[in-house]
Amino acid sequence: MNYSKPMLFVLIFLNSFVYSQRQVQTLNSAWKFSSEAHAEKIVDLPHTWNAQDPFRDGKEYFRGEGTYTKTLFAPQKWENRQVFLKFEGSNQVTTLYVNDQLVGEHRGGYTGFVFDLTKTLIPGAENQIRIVVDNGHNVDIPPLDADFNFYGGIYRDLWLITTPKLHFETANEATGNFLIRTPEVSAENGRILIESSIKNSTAKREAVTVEAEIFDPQGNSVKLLKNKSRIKAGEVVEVTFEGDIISPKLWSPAAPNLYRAEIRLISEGKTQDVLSSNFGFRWFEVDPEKGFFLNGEPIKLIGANRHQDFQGLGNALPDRLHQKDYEMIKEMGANFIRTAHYPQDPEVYRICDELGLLVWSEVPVINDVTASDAYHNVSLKMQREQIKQFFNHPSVIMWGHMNEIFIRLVFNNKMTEPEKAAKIKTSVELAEKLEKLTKELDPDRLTVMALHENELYNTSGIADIPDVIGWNLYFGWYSPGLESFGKFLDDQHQRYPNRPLFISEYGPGADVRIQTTDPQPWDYSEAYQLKLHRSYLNQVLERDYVFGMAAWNFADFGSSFRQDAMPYINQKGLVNFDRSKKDIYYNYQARLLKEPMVYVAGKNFTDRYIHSDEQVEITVFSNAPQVTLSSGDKTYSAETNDGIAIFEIPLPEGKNKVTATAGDVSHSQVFEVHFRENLLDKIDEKAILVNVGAHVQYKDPVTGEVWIADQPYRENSFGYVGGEVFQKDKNKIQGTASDIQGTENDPLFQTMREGIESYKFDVEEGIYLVTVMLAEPQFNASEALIYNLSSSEETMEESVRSFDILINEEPVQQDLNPARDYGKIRAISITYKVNSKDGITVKFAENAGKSLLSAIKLEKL
Ligand code: GCB
Ligand code: CA
Repeated sequence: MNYSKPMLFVLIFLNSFVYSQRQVQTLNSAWKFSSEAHAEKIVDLPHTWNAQDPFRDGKEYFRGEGTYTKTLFAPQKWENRQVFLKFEGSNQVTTLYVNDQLVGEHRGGYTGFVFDLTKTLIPGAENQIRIVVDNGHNVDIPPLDADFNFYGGIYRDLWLITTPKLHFETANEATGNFLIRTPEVSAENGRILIESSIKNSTAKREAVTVEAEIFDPQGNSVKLLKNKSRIKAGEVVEVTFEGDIISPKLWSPAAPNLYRAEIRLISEGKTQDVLSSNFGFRWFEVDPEKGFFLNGEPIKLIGANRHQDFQGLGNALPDRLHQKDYEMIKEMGANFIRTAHYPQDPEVYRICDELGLLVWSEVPVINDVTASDAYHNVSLKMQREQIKQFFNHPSVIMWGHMNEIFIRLVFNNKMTEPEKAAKIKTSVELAEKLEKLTKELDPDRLTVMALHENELYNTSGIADIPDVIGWNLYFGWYSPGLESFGKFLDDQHQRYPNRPLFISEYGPGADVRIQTTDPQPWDYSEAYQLKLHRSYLNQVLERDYVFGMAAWNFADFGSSFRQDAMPYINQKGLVNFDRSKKDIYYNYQARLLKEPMVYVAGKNFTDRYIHSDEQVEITVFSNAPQVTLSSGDKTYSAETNDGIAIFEIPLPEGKNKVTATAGDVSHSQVFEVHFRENLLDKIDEKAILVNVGAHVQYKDPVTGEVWIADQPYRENSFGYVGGEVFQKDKNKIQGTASDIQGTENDPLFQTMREGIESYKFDVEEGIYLVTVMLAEPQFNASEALIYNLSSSEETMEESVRSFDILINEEPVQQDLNPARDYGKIRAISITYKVNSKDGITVKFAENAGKSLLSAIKLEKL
């Protein structure tokens, strides 16, 4: 034995200290996990078993039971203590067994809960812990259905807590938190009400003193309150405190001042248990005409919604990644977030307090309601849990009840009118119950509900239940016309002048691989995302009565049934699924930040293919009124409008460094300019790749290849002859939305020309490789999952088209029937080796139906 002195000291200290007061530690490491779909393996928490499978082609992700086991040695000394397991969140039904004895069950995947193990644990022995988690569909638990993945598992931290027998109650809906109310706050005085509950698990009646001490933001003790109580064996007793803080330092996004309260439980002159919580002083109100006021000052709430998943991790994120998201939201200049569509990790609320972000937190009652007591009761329990667990956070200003609760009903043409009426009735009843409960628990915050664009919310009366209304509005995306947004709001405001209005969602899908200077709805370009967000922000800023807005969504997120430009991902994020930023993020900075900023947009649009007589369009974001742009020895200047300056500048072929400057700040970007006319001359060095049937260019992130926007054929150049841009839905500039099998480059195959006669390249003599690419679009991949097409329909689908391909009049492909030969919505790529004397003409000769081409590549050997 060779212990150094400090080590000895630490050991002695631990021995005498640790088991007296509350001890809190994670129990995250080395769980044995298995399920019907997973062989046994060792995992660490946070863990989900769905990190990968929702993103795989052709199969639903696993929803069912997963089992976590481990042995836990309980020291002999625990015989005098209470032992708890605290879950921050586990999706969605969690059952705990200790030594094969049932300890408890919790329903709902997004709030915390605590189990008391004391009675089942055997001190001085190894105990078997088994946790069964089930994320299977359950008609009695929200969410029933939603546009995000219901990742299963113990996906947040798990805590082991031991306390003395006499302790602050821990196994309750508040997960052991005590409540700090600030019912009256002004610049002069902040009133505090503290509600704690103590539990006596000893065998005798106890006399206790409870202290509450308040510390100001600098950590100085500013108040000490004391209370005495007697508590019988086995009982829980509420102990409350009241006090005032003179001239409190107020909490706001600009100055997020946090106070701290510590409560201490003392008996027989000894401190038995201590809890601590941050809180803050602020007051707010919302006026249906003038908007939101915080601490008496008007403030427009601007920010985003945030889902909790992350590329490669599902919903099982370490706390640091939660923190980083909110840091990014704050750095964007936002002052608001909505935890759509469910309560998030406790770390989220802590960081929002610290950063100064105002929060709308909601329960996952989404899209549909079950008319059962069980469903209603779980919804109410979720609301109670989130309110009690996150009560002390000054950042939280609104509790949300529901999201788009009539959307399934409105689009369901199989439901009868009486069925619909019953659905509406149960939804309204649940909303009323949630409203009543929320106001009872927390009269000082606002209640809110998010609606989709439909009159039913007004006619059913549901929109009149909460204090304020959030509209999820997708004009310019699901509904046509960006200007319709403001008109819709004006109409609502005029008809319901006493309803404070918030925009709880808006935004188009945007894929950083897709670029254009001519944005169109549904082209998924970053430019269209900028256009839509710019318009929405302007329309909200013009209307004082709209008290705020939250973009959908902060980040791209997983949604297994979705088929966008990137299958299984909802791409409406301001940042990507891995949190790399889209350009729109910087535009919000230009509009919201006070500190000077300038940013040359187009980090994903550095390759510019233009005609030699065209200028290059460069977009710069800045909060300065004027921006200069320089490249080579030339300097240009432009005014900003909505934080945007657009320059049209002549740039020579090749790489050009472009620098934007506003005051003391500057930012550069290198753009490589290619003249379309010269591509044929350079065919020796570089292939020509065309995104046929599209006005956008597409960059393959794996090969770095840029597939340029299509063009009609002109002499001495290249391009298509004949045919039409294919649009499965005439309102969407998209081709097909289907997930194209066998490729990651879905957008390349989703757009196409149908009925195309030929594609021509006026190249000189040589040996070439011509690659034609296409996919049969007359089939919706999601239909396959839901409906089984009958064989007659199959045949019909397969006889959609047949065509021959001829290159320079030489038949190279006969009777190409994409569906029959390769499968529907399957990426097809065929490369032909061609010996050309003079130019290349790829001809498409139809036998039945129309010809098809998605992309074409020409390489010279
Ligand atoms: C909505 C929903 C949200 C969806 C979004 C979308 O209105 O509230 O959950 O993800 O639309 O992208 O369609
Ligand atoms: Ca956590």
